[in-house]
Amino acid sequence: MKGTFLRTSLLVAATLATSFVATDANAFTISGGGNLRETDAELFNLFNSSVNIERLEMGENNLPELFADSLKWDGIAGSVDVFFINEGAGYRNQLLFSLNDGPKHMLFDDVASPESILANSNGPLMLGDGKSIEDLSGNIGIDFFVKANGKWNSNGNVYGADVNENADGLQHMIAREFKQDNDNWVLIGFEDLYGAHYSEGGRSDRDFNDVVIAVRGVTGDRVDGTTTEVPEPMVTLGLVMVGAVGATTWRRRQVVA
Ligand SMILES: [Ca+2]
Ligand SMILES: [Ca+2]
Repeated sequence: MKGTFLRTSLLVAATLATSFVATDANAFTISGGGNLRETDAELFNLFNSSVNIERLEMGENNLPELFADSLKWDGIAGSVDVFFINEGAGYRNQLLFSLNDGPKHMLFDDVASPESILANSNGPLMLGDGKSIEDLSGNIGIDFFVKANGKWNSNGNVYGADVNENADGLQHMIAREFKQDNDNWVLIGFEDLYGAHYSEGGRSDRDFNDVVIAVRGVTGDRVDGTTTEVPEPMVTLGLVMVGAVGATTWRRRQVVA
């Protein structure tokens, strides 16, 4: 009995620990990353304004789109800081990441919040909550993934930037670049529903707001090929895109590949 208690205690202690060192070659540590809404409300609001109302698919966007599979640590920031911006999902999704195509690691195991577009009163997150991936070194490519309804469904689909790895072969992640005060940001939105848009015979809304995060310390390659600085965006950013745009991007990338 005492042994069981000890093991349980150790398990709880391990679960509560804020840092974790990877067993793969790309070592890192995860720590609490503060809350962006508290540390920079203006920037949080800028990102959050890009999250369109559920199922409104199209918005203006002045942020350059990045190839979602081109993201990498900028080597400048001391850490990669991942902030939860919002979510408009019925699912209880999970957010994972991998470094240099290594194993996937859990970052947020329940992307739900009492404050989000589709609120869950028992969701663990406040808008703006962050985690930091620290102690990186060398050239680090970074990928993010959503496990659809992973909180409740251990067999939920995992969607990432590589469309060939996605169960439906469709784009599920959009990434947009934002630079401010020498910080490199990427704003990322995920679609958690399988398949095509309902206007094309599928059941998905393709709204790309089912998990929305802003990541500091990461850069990527622009889809349009430009490298010049762009003016800071206006109020309306509109992260969401129509499926047709995603399909166009996908086809173009297939040609390149
Ligand atoms: Ca949604
Ligand atoms: Ca959706």
